[in-house]
Amino acid sequence: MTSRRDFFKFAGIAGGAVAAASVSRVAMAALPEPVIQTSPDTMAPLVPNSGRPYNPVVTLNGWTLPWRMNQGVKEFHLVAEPVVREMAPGFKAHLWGYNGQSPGPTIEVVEGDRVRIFVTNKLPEHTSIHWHGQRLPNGMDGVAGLNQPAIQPGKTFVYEFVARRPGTFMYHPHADEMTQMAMGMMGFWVTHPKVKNPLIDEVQRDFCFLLNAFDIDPGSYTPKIMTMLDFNLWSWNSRIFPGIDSLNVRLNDKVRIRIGNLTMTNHPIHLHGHEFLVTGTDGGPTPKSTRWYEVTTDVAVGQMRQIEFLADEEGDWAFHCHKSHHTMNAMGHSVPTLIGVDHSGLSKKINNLIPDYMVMGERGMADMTEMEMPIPDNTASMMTGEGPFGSVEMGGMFSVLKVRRDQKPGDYKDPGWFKHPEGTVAHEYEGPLGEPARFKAEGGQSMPRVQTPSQPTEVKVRKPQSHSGH
Ligand SMILES: [Cu+2]
Repeated sequence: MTSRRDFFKFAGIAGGAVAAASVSRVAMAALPEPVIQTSPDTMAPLVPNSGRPYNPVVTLNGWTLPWRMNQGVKEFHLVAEPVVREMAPGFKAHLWGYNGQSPGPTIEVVEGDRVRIFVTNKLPEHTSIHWHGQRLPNGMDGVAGLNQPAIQPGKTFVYEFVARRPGTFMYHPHADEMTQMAMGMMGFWVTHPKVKNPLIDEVQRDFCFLLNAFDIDPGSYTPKIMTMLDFNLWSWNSRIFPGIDSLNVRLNDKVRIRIGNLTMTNHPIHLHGHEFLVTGTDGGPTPKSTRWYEVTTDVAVGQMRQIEFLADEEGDWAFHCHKSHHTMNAMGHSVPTLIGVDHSGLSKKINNLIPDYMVMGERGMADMTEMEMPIPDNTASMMTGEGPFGSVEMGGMFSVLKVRRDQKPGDYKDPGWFKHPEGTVAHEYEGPLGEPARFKAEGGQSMPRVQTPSQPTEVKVRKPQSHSGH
């Protein structure tokens, strides 16, 4: 395994050579040898060395599947199989995926390419692959039972079609879909334009990732598959913050990010510090007259979005789903809100019995990250991630766009934290504080309530004094 991985890493830049060079003349007659990935890291872009040229994408915490050219046909080999996916450092999940990881490898082709994909099923049950969004002959659409017989365990099927339109696509099973998608079976597909397309701009950086979600109980490894809405791990390419790699770009790069949603809810994806245009959807490039600038775009279930912007502000810019529960990791859902509730007496009593007992959430949930409460083995922290100024208190669908003046063209390495110029960081005010002017209402309710004697409110609010009480 290790040698295969090292070989792949080494060959990463050389592109399609990986498959072509490793296949003997005899093997050329049969299947392309499957390439297996053992690392959850973001791999360098796979620069094509056969077929039509294009500017490759970078898959966040993922990789592009090498191919071989066989008499003008691009041949890929996907292996559907159980995998162990590291979702964040110290947290591994038992998922199903393709070629060693979940999601599967990104497939990159060029508009007009004839593509042949061998799919070997190493799962304990039948499967199929649907090529989400593609124009293709009906019998290649991958819906088991409707378009083809399901691929039984141990069998290999062949799909073949021409990648007819450029754009952003996905692939996933269309057989026992609920189980197989909940287990992580999915992948990205990019069809690059064959010739200059007036609606597709050239970019210096092109990233892609899938939005996916899992329900894995703290301390366990395998997702629950019956969950419809109450997922506890909201991930990008089966990774959760702080396990999601940053998007590293050079100042003034034009950047494209392609996002596909295979969860069961929508995700408003939000970028700090820049405005972007939605330049493509699942239907292809958007007409220019329909584009407007925004900083958040909603990606609904089953949809794909391409956003583009000029990275002209240096710094470390947050990039995340704007649903605040989607930037947290595994948690119980039945935790009541305890902000302002005084349980000092209570915890004292309990401490006599259980010395380490802590009450959760008295001053908000931020304490949770600082206190590092003991959690079961193989559980991701609920809110975590150390930034240059302390805990970021995030999880789930959160990453950072790093814009740097000295990032080399084509270099995707993490440049470390941004060094802010002197005097450009928010800081504590140390002058005198006046009494705040309180607003006094001059008006009244349009329909004043009938005056009745009432009980004073029972809620007691304790305001936090400082944050160093623990
Ligand atoms: Cu979300």
